[in-house]
Amino acid sequence: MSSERVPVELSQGVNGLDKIILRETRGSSAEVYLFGGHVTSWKNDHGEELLFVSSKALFKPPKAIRGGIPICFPQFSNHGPLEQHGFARNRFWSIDTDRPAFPTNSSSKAHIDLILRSSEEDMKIWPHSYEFRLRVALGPGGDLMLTSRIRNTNTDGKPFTFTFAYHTYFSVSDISEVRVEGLETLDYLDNLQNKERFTEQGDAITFETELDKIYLSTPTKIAILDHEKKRTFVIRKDGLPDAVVWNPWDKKAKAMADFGDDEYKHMLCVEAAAIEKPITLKPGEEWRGRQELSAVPSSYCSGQLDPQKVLLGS
Ligand code: TA6
Repeated sequence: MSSERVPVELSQGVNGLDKIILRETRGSSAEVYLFGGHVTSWKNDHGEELLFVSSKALFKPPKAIRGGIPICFPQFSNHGPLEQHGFARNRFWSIDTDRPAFPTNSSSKAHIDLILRSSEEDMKIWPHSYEFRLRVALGPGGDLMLTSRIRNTNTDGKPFTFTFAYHTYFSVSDISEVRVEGLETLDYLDNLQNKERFTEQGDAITFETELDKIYLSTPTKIAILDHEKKRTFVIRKDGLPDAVVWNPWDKKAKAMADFGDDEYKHMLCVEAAAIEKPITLKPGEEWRGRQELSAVPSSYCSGQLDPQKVLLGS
């Protein structure tokens, strides 16, 4: 089998950082860096990139990679005393060789299991022993699945509490032409107004300025419609009740050194998360949080794919 279609390949990425390339028989692919357990690429079977990574992203640990799917753990954003978004995205993960059985119905071989265990460095800032197992898998149809299993391995009987997010950066054609469906009429915390709580209006979310909101107790499916690309991203999530929607717009974009001034026009973060109700685990307990991303061609105007049908359908 030529390397083109080897399902799992360990390779060297930017700055020589180790990455794993996943390839699905029908042509879709994904790339995951051991640094951060960070997915940086997801391509459909036409080879089109579906995730946004900034042209200014620094692949220089410990700085997190700007784009793809950073993992926020054990703290989302500044919701706690730790550094922004916790430390999992700034750590080197390993390939998980002795993983417990993984319940799956996918026949796809294109998957990898990574593991992050608490280090002395972590214990100084977050005095808890944990095991974080992450499976990244490509489905037969090119869907991208991320499954996190976090176990409390404290031996001192102490529980621990955390918040979590898959901070996914989707690649979009033109942010002003994008709509997000599935979050209508929900309550949200506005990060631009001291996390004050508001209720979203009835229509789909559209973008004309900086937006940074945490939607609470959302449906398990959210759709992102990119009219220009005739593409709909569908996010299915499990164990992750909340969803963050973020676009920095022009001013914030200019303020971020590892982000291009105009790049806000071509990205949107929609993040499956557990924030409002932090998760507490007693020793021996395990939490599971899963997101499945699909990119379906949509010609919304011709009604071939009505997002309402997607959101309400299977
Ligand atoms: O998820 C949205 C958010 O919390 C924004 O407030 C913004 O700070 C963004 O994450 C990026 O955070 P980062 O630490 O990666 O610069």
